[in-house]
Amino acid sequence: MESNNKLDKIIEARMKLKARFEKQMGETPSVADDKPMGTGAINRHGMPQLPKGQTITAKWPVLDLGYHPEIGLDRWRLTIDGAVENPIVLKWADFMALPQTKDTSDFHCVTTWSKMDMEWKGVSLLDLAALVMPKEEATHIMCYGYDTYTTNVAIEEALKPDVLLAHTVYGEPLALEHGGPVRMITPQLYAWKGSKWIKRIEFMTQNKRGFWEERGYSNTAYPWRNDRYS
Ligand SMILES: Nc1nc2c(c(=O)[nH]1)N[C@H]1C(S)=C(S)[C@@H](COP(=O)(O)O)O[C@H]1N2
Ligand SMILES: [Mo]
Repeated sequence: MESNNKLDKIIEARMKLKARFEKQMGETPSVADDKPMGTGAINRHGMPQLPKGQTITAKWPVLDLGYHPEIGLDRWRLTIDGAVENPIVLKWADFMALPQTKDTSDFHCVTTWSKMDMEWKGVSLLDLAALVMPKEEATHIMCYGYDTYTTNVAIEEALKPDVLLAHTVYGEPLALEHGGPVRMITPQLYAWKGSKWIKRIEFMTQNKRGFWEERGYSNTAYPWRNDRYS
């Protein structure tokens, strides 16, 4: 069947990417959850409960540039381009037909609140990368939101298995104010690295600063290193 073929291809490409970035991934100070399909350890497994300077919140604050773009599912597109073998533009149905990943992870905002044990569902960035296949010289991605937001992430962080383009949280569609219909999450980096209302992922051959990175926030953003500013 054609769809099985597609899935086989994604799985094969996923394994290749994992092998290619395994060493770099292991060198970063976060705990990769290699079983994110709802069965793996939560992402703080083996670590203290909270990174330094963070406080747990039960509420989920809204933090953004103040403009919440309303993108109907019929108009929604996700472009993945730049230094890749097969650039693509996905429509909503294409996106939802990709393998779906569930994961429980923590959300650390640089303004010191952390929301624990969030239950997400979406498409892993690893699977999206497997579709487009980053070229050998690709080192970073730039993520673009429909609100004009940008943020940059190193590939070895972006391809960790708990990085999702999430459309569902706690079993419900992601609310507009939190970046619905689809946002990125980066559980092992501060939350500003996850673009709400994501519309484009550009693979880059060198690092470039995004919106907050240009304004003094860290390029790397490791909560477990208290790595907030640069
Ligand atoms: N598109 C977009 N994504 C964004 C932002 C933004 O302003 N625009 N803010 C970032 C910041 S600073 C944080 S802390 C989180 C907040 O997500 P939340 O509003 O769902 O809590 O989204 C991040 N992603
Ligand atoms: Mo933030």
